[in-house]
Amino acid sequence: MPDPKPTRAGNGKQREKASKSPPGLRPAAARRSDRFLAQLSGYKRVTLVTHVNPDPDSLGSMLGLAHLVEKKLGIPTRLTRDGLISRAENRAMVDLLEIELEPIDTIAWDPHEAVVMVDSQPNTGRHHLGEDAPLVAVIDHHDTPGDLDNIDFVDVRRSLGATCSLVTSYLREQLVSPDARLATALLYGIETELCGYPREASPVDDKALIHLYPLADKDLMARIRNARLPQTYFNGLLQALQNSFIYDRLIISWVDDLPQPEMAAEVVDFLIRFEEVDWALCGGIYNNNLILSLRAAVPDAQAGELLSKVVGKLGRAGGHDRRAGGLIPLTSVAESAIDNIQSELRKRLLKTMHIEECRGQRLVSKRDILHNLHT
Ligand SMILES: [Mn+2]
Repeated sequence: MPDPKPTRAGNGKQREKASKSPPGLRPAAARRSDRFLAQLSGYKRVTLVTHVNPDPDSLGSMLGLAHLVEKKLGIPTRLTRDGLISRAENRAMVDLLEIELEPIDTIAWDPHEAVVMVDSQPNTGRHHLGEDAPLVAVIDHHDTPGDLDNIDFVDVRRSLGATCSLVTSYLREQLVSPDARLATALLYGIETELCGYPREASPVDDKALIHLYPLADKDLMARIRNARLPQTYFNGLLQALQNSFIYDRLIISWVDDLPQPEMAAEVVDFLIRFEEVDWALCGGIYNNNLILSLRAAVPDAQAGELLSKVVGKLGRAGGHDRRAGGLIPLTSVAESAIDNIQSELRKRLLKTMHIEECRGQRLVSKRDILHNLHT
């Protein structure tokens, strides 16, 4: 920690600016963005970190907070990447918006550096951040609770649809207008996070969307949203469809060979649209891990808590009301070992969902699979 220095939050200039805040925002004294900036004001550099396989909400949030810190405090910032970014849309976002990311495992921390974690919380098993990282602030909206003791600044709002909305409210409070690139990143972050489910959105999300829309580059948005897909995507999807089993209102899909870890999420995003089910789970193997992704089509599903309960000590899991993810390290990738873990998970899931143990009905019958192959 650097020596305490006078903060900017309490000076007259700040108060004068605060009085010009757009209507509907908090009065200066209670503004979290002031406290956030005050907390960082003594440092020489601010580094943004987020969860493994960063998604648009975490990328947009890092970009937005870095911009805020640079504009208001004049402190240099850097953005990091934990793990891969493999979903085609997310890669397009990074490429088209030219977001520079330093791999987290190559970073050495400076003595006068502050780390800000966004869209995630410490010790939730979702990062490879060293214990020595000088974590000063956490800004998030996930249900999964992290270890927040000893963090100087915490703003975790579970009622929010996206962390990008929270970051946008900070920018608005501080009268920092995002350029087209940043507005596009924030807007895309919110849009993907809400995925058309207004129940997960709050008035803060609405205000952010309305604020950002005119500022964003809609052509770039379209290019990101409609990113071109690699051949492996179709291969993975075919594997998933051929190994999908229906149990009452639940569909489970097993993929033996995920082309990339985020494919599990892409599979359930697709399967949850099946009108006969309320729940979709995909379990796919990638790098000796069973990657899990869960979606719910019903409100108040508490998917994050449910998956975390189902996975238990086998691995880790968490998420939101309708979306959750998890990971189980595999001690063996032998077919029998994978069968065992799959049947254990299925058993636990059916029990938790009060679905009677039954033989799963294939989404596509074996007969049809073979028939289609031969014609
Ligand atoms: Mn998020």
